Amino acid sequence: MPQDVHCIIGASGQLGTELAVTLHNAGEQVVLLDIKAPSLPALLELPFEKVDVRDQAALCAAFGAHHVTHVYHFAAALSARGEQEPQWAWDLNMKGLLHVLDLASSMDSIARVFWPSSIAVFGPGSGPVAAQSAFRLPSTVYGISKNVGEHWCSWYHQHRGVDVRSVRYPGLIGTLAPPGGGTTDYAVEVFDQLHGPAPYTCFLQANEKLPMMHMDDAVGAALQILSVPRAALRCNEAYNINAMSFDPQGLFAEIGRHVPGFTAEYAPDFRQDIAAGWPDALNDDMAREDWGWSPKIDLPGLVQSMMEARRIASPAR
Ligand code: AKB
Repeated sequence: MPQDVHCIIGASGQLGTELAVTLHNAGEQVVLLDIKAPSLPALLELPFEKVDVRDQAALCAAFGAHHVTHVYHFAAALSARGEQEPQWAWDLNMKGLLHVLDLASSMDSIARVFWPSSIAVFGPGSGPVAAQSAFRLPSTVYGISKNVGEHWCSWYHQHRGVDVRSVRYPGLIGTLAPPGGGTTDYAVEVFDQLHGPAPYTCFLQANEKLPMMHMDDAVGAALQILSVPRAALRCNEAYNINAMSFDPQGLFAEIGRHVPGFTAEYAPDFRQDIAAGWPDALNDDMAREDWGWSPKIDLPGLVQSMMEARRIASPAR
């Protein structure tokens, strides 16, 4: 039987980089697509194609040339950047997804597609702990694109037989590549500013609680949902997944246990309004029941892992 070929679109981004390393380390065949070449030494030996996801012909050529069987489509404008350039964000997010779904429906070699949705599909009226089928009135261009994207995934599954699977990611925190243009980015950015001369300035309010997840759990969720038989999945849109919730002051208190003297101050900007519309947590019962979702990393584990990755010595606890 021919080997699976995993194609990661947006491979130089935060989630793409981590997934590429995980699949490569597991001995899988991986092809990287992005407009930016990978910079991580571990990924330089992998095949890379410079492709803009808005160019469907180039996408089709890359899928065909590498006999791609599994597509992970991560190229997107996130919530904060999307508010600054709404037309560009809509074009990138929607065109990219529709190109991928359309090619998956016409190319027999493509068996499965993974596309991430987000907590940004929720908005005022979704409730503090958003249920799987909570009311959704997203307040950002990014959130609208994810909400509509979920419906497109469902449509392509039901009417074109595309096996596309999705989860609603919270803020993702990892070590290999920085995020860009998100509202939850402060929770990664702070780790690069622990030893600056001034306190870290946070762009959200001290008590703005949001759902968050360590990158190992995020990568695990993508691989796990792709591995189960389709018949196990009751949801054709995107599954809620939940790992931990914290606010900036809670994260900074945990960091303070490793870095005595660490201080932060708060200067909320437009991203605070975006965050205020998102739930504190998600109810993920359906993901747990259907495909065994269970996160492994909590807040102390997350901070410990970020410290270790930056080789910041922690005092004995
Ligand atoms: C963002 O902040 O825009 C993203 C997300 C929650 O999807 N991290």
